[in-house]
Amino acid sequence: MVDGFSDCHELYMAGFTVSGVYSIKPDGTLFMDTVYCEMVNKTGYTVLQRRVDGLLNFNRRWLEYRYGFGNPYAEFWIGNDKMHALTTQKQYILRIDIWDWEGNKAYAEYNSFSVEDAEQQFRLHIGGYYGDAGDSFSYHDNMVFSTEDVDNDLHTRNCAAENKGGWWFNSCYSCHLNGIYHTAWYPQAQSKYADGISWYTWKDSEFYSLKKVEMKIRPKTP
Ligand SMILES: [Ca+2]
Repeated sequence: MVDGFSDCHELYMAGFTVSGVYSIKPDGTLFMDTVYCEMVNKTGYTVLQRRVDGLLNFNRRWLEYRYGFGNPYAEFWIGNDKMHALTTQKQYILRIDIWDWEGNKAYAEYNSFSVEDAEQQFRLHIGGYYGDAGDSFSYHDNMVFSTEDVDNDLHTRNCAAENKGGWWFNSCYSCHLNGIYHTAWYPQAQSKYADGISWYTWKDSEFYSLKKVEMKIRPKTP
């Protein structure tokens, strides 16, 4: 039983160099919890979210997003409480890997990334973009989290309900990685509003839904 590791990078540095599910205990949390660690490029990424086959429903309510859902080997949301605990114990770089249906892959990295606590409605702080996917996430900087049952966005309508997933909606989004798992380009007639898995700056449209997505973090200064 491993103990005392606060993230996947620490596990990697301790010699656990094979990707998989491990137990960690971020600073300030009471219990060990399991996360998926991607061990690559001499670090361990703690994976926060994954979409890969559409088998898991991401159109969920506040408490589900707060505590997390899914399976760390497959599709999941790690949970906003855990995301807060992780991203405030050290300074982290967020990496987002995205894949389309034509065999292309792109990424976006953010040199600063943190999520505030439940009392602050999991307010997002994001900045320092680099990558080749385009910067779709900075539009969401300083936004609080919204779900279908808790509308905290800046739009008159309920973005989370109509775009069908929890996210740090602004008015409403330029990326939405918790949308409905559609296949590639999907017709607008399918729903009143776009609701796919979107990274706007890569496809110049919100009507292209990505094939695979991963959100993961590594410490800024290992
Ligand atoms: Ca609203």
